[in-house]
Amino acid sequence: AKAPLRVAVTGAAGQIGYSLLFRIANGDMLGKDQPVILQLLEIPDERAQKALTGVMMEIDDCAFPLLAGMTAHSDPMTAFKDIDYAVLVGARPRGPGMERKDLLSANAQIFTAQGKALNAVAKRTVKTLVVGNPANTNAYIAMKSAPDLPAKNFTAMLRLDHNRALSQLAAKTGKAVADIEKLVVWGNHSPTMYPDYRFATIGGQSVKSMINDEEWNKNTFLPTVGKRGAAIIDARGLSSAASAANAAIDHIHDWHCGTNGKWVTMGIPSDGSYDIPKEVMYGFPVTCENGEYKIVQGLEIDAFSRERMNFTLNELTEEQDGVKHLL
Ligand code: NAX
Repeated sequence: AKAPLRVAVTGAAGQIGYSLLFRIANGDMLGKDQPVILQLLEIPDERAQKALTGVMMEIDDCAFPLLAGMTAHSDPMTAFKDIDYAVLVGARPRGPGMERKDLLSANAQIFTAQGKALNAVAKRTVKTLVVGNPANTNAYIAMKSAPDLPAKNFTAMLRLDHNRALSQLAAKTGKAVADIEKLVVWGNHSPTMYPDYRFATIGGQSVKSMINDEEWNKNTFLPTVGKRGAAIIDARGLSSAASAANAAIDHIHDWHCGTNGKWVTMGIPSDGSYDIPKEVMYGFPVTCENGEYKIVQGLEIDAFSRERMNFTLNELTEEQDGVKHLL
């Protein structure tokens, strides 16, 4: 049998945690033959810790065969000890009257502390996915706070945007979601992201020529995907949780198990590809193999795409400039 892998999840008593933990323990993330140990972090607040205890009771009650251990923590220095994977979900939500700048600095504090803790106690090969918003900038902060760990192992979640775009394209073309390949979502996990189906295919056929409607792309597809999070809040009264957890599972599953040549979107520190400045935490098309992702190269960037890619890049640069003095 395989040795267990240690997975830390922060914000474990929150909405996303409530969907995510059960699926990790069930083997959906790292494989059906891979035992896992869960190391769960919540804020020290008594209510949060008590709620976490309740979630852990429910996980116990599932009697998951792959769950080889589980612990609760209120300090990242113990929660991240020897971990193989970190899924950083907990973040400070925007409160009433809070400016974007306040939100950035509140989260900068959380993610510098967590980056430092990863740097100090996690396995040297730890792979990190940041889900908590602003996800790209939080991932950037954690990466910058962990100078002894490989920068490439810090990633941000664009997969929910990727999956949202897939589902819109499947509905538009009347084809199966599973048959769509080569979709890209460039940039920031925010409404500025650029979902790009110019290269996408279904059964080898071009999705762009199947749809053949630039007005639909600009006036329906881009805003629908970009504002999907807000539409869900409007309908549900709560932000996306199960779909966000599902996207986190997909992201790490594919990073760990490989994509067999299929393209997926990950927010990763740029290596300068596509003229995105180095280190900017940006959504790129990647393939994964042997636990490593590789950016899909050689895609043609037309004028409209460059404009959209720069727009979302500018937002990220501003966010990252806004926290630089805190690092
Ligand atoms: P909840 O408010 O339900 O849960 C968050 C939990 O994190 C709370 O239990 C809180 O106590 C905990 N927490 C806060 N600070 C912490 C810290 N420093 N250490 C450990 N735990 C901490 O939010 P939920 O709906 O689960 O969403 C979590 C985050 O995901 C939010 O920042 C949200 O904006 C973000 N999202 C990101 C998405 C993405 O695609 N990247 C999509 C879904 C989601 O909106």
